[in-house]
Amino acid sequence: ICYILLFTLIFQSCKEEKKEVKTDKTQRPNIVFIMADDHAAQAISAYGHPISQLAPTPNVDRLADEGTIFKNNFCTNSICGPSRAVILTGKHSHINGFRMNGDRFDGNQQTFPKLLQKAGYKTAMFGKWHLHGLPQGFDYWNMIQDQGNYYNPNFITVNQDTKKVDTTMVMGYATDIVTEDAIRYLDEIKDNEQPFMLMVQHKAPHRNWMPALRHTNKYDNVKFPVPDTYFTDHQGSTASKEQLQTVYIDMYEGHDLKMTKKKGSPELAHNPWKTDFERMTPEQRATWNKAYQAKNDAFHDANLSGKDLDLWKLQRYLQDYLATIAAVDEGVGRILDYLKENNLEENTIVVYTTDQGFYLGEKGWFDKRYMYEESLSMPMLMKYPKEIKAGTEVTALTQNLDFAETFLDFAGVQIPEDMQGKSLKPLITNQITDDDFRDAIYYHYYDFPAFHMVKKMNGVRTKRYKLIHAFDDIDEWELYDLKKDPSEINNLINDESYDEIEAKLRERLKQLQEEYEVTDKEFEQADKEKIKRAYKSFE
Ligand code: SGN
Ligand code: CA
Repeated sequence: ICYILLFTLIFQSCKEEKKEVKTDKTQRPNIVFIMADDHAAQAISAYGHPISQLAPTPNVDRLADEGTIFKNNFCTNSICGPSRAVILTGKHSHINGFRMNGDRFDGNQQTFPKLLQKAGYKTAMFGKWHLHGLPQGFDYWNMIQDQGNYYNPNFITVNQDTKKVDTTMVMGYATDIVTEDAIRYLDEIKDNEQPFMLMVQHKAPHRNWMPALRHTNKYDNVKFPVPDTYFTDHQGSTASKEQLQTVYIDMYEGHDLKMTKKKGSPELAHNPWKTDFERMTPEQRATWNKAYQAKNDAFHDANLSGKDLDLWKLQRYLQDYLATIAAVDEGVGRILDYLKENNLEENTIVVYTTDQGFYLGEKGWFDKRYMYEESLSMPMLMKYPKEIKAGTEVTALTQNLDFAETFLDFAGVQIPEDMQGKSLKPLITNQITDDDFRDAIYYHYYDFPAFHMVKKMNGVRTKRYKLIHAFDDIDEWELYDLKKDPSEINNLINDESYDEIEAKLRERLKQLQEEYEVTDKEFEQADKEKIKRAYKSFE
């Protein structure tokens, strides 16, 4: 009898345990984190910018319709690798150690994927990593090598047979490959007991903006609005005057703008690196050339110069940049549809974001790095039918610094004390108001001298004002009233009527530096000769 009792007990408890895991799966949300590279808010139609209304993103917008859109989400350091390191660690660049793109991420440190994996999540990463080391904390990863290429990119992954790390050229279009790999993996794990966390990280729409073959003519007949500041002379900001990221000065005519040398020939104008077009197959290249031939010939016929040429370049840039986003948007749609069709919709948090903002001709620029709105802003949309009300808007000052904490919070995992951000959960579930979340954010950019020559800068942004300190080979302060001057053209630093506001911002900046443990080491200056050499080599 004893034995029978014991057996029944063991049997019962096994059954219980199984049941518990199942309940657990429905309790803990899955997380699908989709991140593009350099996708500006101006190019997501849910944000309402005029450019995006001519090139809508219906699938990304589904997240806003069915969930929430963050209207004041910002990065801490507007550049690729650093933003990714902040997302993974919930710590500012000077704490996680990845201050600029050339750095190497210490993969042994604490990250949210590792914590979720430890808590029983199935974790995976697809696409761009850009942290110069192998991903840790993932059950599966398949990463694009370095910056990656649009066509036939190299992927690095663990070979399932040899268990060794392999680099393989994968034929096809990067955005589609990443989307399809994520869906294939979802299909493989969808019936597991474990909840999952997927990071789907596209190369697009990063420079050099090569659309999928099905999208190469998508916006040929669209005329995009030209930003008011396209021809600004950057009065009041030496850091803005001395950059090298102006559309009509610094873009390479072949590599970036796909311009040709002469009418009737597909031979590209200035194309310094044989890395992108050259890796296309002859078939891909022929289809590509055919798509660009007529529009390039029309350009030669028009014989443009001066401002007309500068304006033409903006249109070509926007056409390609936005057409590149079309495949990303389709991919988002495919993932959302997959979740829906497989009954995973209700219990899955889906996030769409990008590593930082981007210039679409504002101030004459492309690229990012500055603390001005276009590059500081990080679009972010999130849907979770179970806990987030459809069609809501968050206006609190949020940051990529908060993502790790948010995912851990939703997953019921304790947020480590050394993380520097705050969970967004109470905010999105309406337990606190937008104004109670945070009064100011801290920003710090390090990558100088480097490509585009944007000076080192740090600063503070509140809901209305922004104070920037650009330093190294200059020492200059900028103050903007975002309500009166949303384009940040009028530097108020010498305007006495703003003295009080300036003093408060300086004080707040100091406090934030203390709070986040920013030491003097973060303000070290680069070697003067190195700066001179860099200006010469990038010009
Ligand atoms: C490349 C780009 C730059 C860009 C950096 C950093 N040039 O070097 O324009 O600023 O990446 O971008 S490219 O023609 O080679 O694409 S980041 O997103 O990785 O930070
Ligand atoms: Ca980027």
